[in-house]
Amino acid sequence: MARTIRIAAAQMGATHRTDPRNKTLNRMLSLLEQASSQGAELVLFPETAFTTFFPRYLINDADELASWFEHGDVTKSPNAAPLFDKARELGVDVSVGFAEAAENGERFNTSVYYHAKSGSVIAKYRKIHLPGDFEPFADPEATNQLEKRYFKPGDLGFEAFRVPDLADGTEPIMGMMICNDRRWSEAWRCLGLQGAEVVLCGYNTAGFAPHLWGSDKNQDPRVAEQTALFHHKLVMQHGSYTNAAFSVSAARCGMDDGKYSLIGGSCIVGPEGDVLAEAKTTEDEIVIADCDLDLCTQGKSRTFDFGRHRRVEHYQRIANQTGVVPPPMLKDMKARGANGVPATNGTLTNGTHEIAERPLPRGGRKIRVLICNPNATESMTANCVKMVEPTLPSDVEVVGFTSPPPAPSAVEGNFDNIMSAAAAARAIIPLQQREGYDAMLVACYSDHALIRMLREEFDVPVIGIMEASLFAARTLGARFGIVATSRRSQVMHADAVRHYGMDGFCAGVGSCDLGVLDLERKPRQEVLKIMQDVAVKLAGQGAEVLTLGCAGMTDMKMAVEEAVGETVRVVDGVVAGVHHLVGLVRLGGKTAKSGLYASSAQGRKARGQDYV
Ligand code: CDT
Repeated sequence: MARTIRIAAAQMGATHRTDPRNKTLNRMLSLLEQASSQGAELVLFPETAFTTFFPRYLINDADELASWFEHGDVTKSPNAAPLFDKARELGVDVSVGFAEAAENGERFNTSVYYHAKSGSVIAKYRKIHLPGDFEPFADPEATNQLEKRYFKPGDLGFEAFRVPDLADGTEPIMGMMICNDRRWSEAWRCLGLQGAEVVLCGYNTAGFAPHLWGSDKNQDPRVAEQTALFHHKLVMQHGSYTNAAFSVSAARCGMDDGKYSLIGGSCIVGPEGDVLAEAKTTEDEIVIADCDLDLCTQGKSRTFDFGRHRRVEHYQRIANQTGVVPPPMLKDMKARGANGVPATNGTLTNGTHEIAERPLPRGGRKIRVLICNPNATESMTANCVKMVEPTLPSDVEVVGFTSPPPAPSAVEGNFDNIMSAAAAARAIIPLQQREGYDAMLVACYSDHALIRMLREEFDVPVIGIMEASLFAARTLGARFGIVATSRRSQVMHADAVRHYGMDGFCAGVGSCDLGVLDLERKPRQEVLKIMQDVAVKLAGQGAEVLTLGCAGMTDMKMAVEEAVGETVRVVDGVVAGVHHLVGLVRLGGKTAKSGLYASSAQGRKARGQDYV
């Protein structure tokens, strides 16, 4: 049986600053009645529908400002309640935008979903992406949009919700966004990830407003409107398609106060991105379509089968970074030796990342950590750099180093360990002499020989990812467990734990029975499943903190976290190692040279053995 809902967008034309509230309300009631008479089961009204779009004005008078807001429960607010009463009487659900003055005095640009049958608000959304400015433009002719002045950014997230009594009682999943939100793919994806089948979006979008859009002031106003309309439809169609959801958008449009143009273009879009219905005017108008929600299934289960295709390990930037951080200039990379290094000297992967603008300590010099991958697999180095990048403060940068041949492409045993240590050390020694990194992290999960070689050869702090992750694990929990690749590494890790004197805190080392390169070669889901099973078993043995026993596992942390749940922690050795070293650099820590880590370089030289 088709899961069809007849949905209407109630587009609203010009609403002037001086229009009495009841005039606007009566127009809304009339639109609701029209939609209902056409069989609509749900009607969407625009953003701040009960008034003109007041954020365009600079309002300094507190009473006047308060008059644009609904205070307390919107369904009881004198200027809004009749709409909800009518919806209940007609049995038509309504979603509508309004300026909300919350009980605690905070102000939001809000929309609600009112469920007619129960006579209650079943979902509320507060606009998250507030466009425009806090201060008006200096030019008195400019159209302002002072949303940042009048509203707080929404604090309710992008939460999808189920709606009872529609689509044959199958409880369709809906989500709301408001105007500017629709331009942000992140907003759509948040709803898409909850399986949203219908996205509702009311808007007030300026047409010709060059200050606001940062566009050419001499642009033909008609061209400006066409462009704004094009972008509106573009994002609605794109968002619908890429999340396999219907979308409904309702405009407040026309020429407010005879001089502020707002675009129309209210439309209903299907899950394939196809426009099912759209407004023909810039006046009050009902746009209506039958939305068969089953049509979402195709996109959701194939092209956009998120569970199968999304690669969240590469999306950290989206959640951790707001502004743009471009890659470093090529000339800067060269100066750091990142380019033009012959392959036999190893390869370098740059990982500079700035999270925030702040003054750099250490006389403006950044802390530079070399992540040394002793094996010859560059993709592993790149993954390590990528993993740590988003966690770096602005005064830290990492550079990834990959060993040249004859380093093996994976370190699985003692032979590989020694071969890779020798090849890596030969390349790192001249590199370090030239570059003077502040610290070095050996990115092989083992008690790798390179760690002690570098400690002997240099005085900057050096640690391996295994030891660093065990320090972190010991800090965060009483018992740790290690997810190892093979049975052999299981034994080697257990020996290393003993060597580090931590065996009393180890709940177990579990083997995934995988080779190091299997981590990249085998189907990812298969690898993740194996790791998850091992992790769950270790947690069952009492491990409170898990560490991942291979640098190649670094981007699999999230999957392990998912498997063991929130109370068990997962430590990534690369991230733990970099931050451990940065802490030591900040406190001026240097490798002691009075004992085991005294350099043997002079002795070799004296013996004429300058073979490095
Ligand atoms: N109301 C609203 O959010 N309008 C914005 C105008 C953009 S201001 C640069 C919109 O995205 O349509």
